[in-house]
Amino acid sequence: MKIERIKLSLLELDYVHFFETSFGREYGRTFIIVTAAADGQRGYGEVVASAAPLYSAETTTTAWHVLKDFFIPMVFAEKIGGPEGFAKAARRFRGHPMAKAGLELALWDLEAKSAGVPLAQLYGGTKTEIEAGVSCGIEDSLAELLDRIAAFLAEGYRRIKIKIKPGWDIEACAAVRGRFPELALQVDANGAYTIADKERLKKLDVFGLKMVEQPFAPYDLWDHARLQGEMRTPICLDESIVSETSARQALEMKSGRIINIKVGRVGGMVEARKIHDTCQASGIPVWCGGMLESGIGRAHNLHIASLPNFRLPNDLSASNRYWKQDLVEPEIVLEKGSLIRVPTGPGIGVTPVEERMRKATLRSEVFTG
Ligand code: OSB
Ligand code: MG
Repeated sequence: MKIERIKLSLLELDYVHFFETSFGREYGRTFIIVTAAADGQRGYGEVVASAAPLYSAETTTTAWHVLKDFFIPMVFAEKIGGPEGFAKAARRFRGHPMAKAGLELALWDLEAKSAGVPLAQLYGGTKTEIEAGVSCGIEDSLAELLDRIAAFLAEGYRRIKIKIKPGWDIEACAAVRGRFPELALQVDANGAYTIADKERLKKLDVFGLKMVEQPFAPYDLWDHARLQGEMRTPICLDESIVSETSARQALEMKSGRIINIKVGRVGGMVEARKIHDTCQASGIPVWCGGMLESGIGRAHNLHIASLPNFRLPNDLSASNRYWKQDLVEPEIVLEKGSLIRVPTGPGIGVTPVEERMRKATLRSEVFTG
C-alpha cells in the first residue's frame, strides 16, 4: 500500500465526570488523532499521551514533534506501506512509544480496511465480545465513591477498579467492601508508593481484591518482586511493562502475576502482541488497560482485547462512561453480562463523525510524500 497522506490533529474533549488518580484531577483530555490515507481509504490511530508528562514522560507536544520531524518523514522517504514495516523501521528511534503506537495503529486500521476485514481478524482475535470494567477515580468523599460504584453496577458493569494513593487506600477498600461484599474489585496506585510502604500495602490482602496494580514506580521491578513475595493478592504491572523484554524480565523476577497491556505504553500492536504471546506461554493472564481514549482508541482496544490471552475484565467501558458524545458512530455500548461487542466492520469498525472531530480539533497539519 502506498501511503498518500498523513494528518495529525490535536483534539480536546471534556469528560462527563472528572478523573482523579494519584497524579491529580483532570476534567478532560488533549490527545492526537493520526489519519493515514491510501487508495481512497482512511486509517485512524490515537496517540494516548496527555498534555502533561504524568503517567509517562511523553506529552502531546513531544509526540507531535517526533511524528512530524522523524516518524512521518521516515514513512514517506522509505515508502513504508504497512504497520509491520513501520514498527520495524521505527525501532531505530529510542522511546516515544505512544507517538509510535498512534501511527502504527492508523496503518493497522488502513491495512484491515484495504483487506476488507475487521482488525480483530487481522490480529487473530478469537472473541466476538470482551469483558468490560470501569476504572473509578478518587472522589471528594467515600460516600461519593460508593454512589458512583452503585450507579455503574446498576448500568450492568460487573468489575470495578478504584484508584488508590496514600491516605485513600485501606479506608476506601474497607468502605467499598462493606457496601459491596461480593464485587469483583481491584485497585490501581499508578506508582504512588515506595517499598517503605510495604507493610501498609500488605494490609490490602484482607479485601479479596482481584489485583493490586502498579504500587511502585515504573522502574521498580525489584521492589514489586519483594512485595509480591509477601502478598497473597496478585500484583498487576502497568507502567513497568514497556516492551516484551521488560515483560519477560518481570515474569522471571516474579514482580507480578498479571500484566495489563496498553498499546500506547509499549509502542504499538507489534510489541503488544509479543507481550501477549510471552504471557500466554508463561500462563500469565493479561487484560487491556485504558487511557480514557476517544472512541477511536477504544475501538482499537476492543480489537486488541479479542486475542485469546485477554482473560480478565478490561478497562474498557462504554462511550457514555467517558463522553457526553463520543467522536465515533456507532458509539460503544455495554451489553448484558458486562460485555462490549468487538466491532465487525472493516478496520476499527467505527467511523469518526467529521462534524464532532472538527468541533474538538485545536489544530491539525497534513503531510504528503
Ligand atoms: O493507570 O490505568 C491507568 C487512565 C489514565 C492514565 C492511567 C490509567 C487510566 C485508567 C483509565 O485507569 C481506564 C479507562 O480508560 O477506562
Ligand atoms: Mg494503571
